[in-house]
Amino acid sequence: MPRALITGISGQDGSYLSEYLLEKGYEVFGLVRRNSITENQQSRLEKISTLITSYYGDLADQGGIYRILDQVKPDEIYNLAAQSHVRVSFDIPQFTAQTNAVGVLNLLEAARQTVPEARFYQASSSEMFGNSVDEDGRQRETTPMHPVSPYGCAKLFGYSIVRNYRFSYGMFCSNGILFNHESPRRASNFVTSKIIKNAVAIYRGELDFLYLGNLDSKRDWGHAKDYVTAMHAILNHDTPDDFVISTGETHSIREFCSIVFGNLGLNYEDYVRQDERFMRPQELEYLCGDSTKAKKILNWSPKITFDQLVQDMLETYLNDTKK
Ligand code: G4F
Repeated sequence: MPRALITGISGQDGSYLSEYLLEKGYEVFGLVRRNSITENQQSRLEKISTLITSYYGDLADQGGIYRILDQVKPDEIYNLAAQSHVRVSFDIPQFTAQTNAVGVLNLLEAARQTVPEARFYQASSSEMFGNSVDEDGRQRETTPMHPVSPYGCAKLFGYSIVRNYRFSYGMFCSNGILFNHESPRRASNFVTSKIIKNAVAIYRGELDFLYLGNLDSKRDWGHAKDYVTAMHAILNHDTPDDFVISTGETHSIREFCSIVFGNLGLNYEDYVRQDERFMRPQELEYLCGDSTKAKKILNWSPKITFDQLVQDMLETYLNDTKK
């Protein structure tokens, strides 16, 4: 049985990836950061809690990471742990850098010392591109990276040090440059979940208005369930490499609001208000990825459409609030 260690296992991607790897016959181990509300720690892992082994850990706690790697001896390491909120990274930039940049190095160095043959996946992000776009309106592996947030800057260090370990030490270290990916498991302070959760509350008469930040930025949104299959494909390719994972379709936040409220028979303009609190000091305006390389080399392409993603999230919130 191959053994996989997933940092950030309790997050949206960690939970879907665990399910996917269990189906494939892996033994799954995970790192969970301690949180004061016990129920919040593993709520996304409820269905599979007896099938996985989890350890408390933090990428900043080097001793713990060495101990866990040495004990688990994984064949594959998926580094999904991060301070994952871009807006919040402006409030806690140093913590974000410690986790999303130095944390990657801590894990890589521990892997080099304990399990140098293990394959290492790094959750890199389209936020690393900042406002850099190729002439055809796409971002791809060769597009220059000019991040515009502490989150993006830290992720760029993570991406670079992973490549550095690949070329310096011959380790199997790969980056997935994932564009935005959502699901019913997305935390409600990311824009898709926030819009859907609050639109449903408005529809039910429980709320009057939805307060958002920039409505004009555009994102390339896929389904997290599809994207975790790409992570596995990246680590199981013959050679380590870096891949953009995206849908190639882009929508503005305004459009997302219009679709969600429209599905509920409402006009978003009657309910959505802009609020300075949710604006960012610097904004990444536009994302639209080109995953041609992943399609050609890994035979990966997204299966779930944008409309199916919205329906999946909307139905989950409608059902949840009925309970
Ligand atoms: O949903 P978001 O917070 O996602 P963002 O910033 O694009 O980051 C996500 O995708 C990255 C990949 O590119 C990941 F690396 C990262 O970890 C995360 O998963 O915001 C999307 C857009 C932004 O332009 C934001 O300014 O929505 C805009 N927005 C407008 N009002 C809002 C809001 N975002 C949030 N979170 N909350 C609002 O009220």
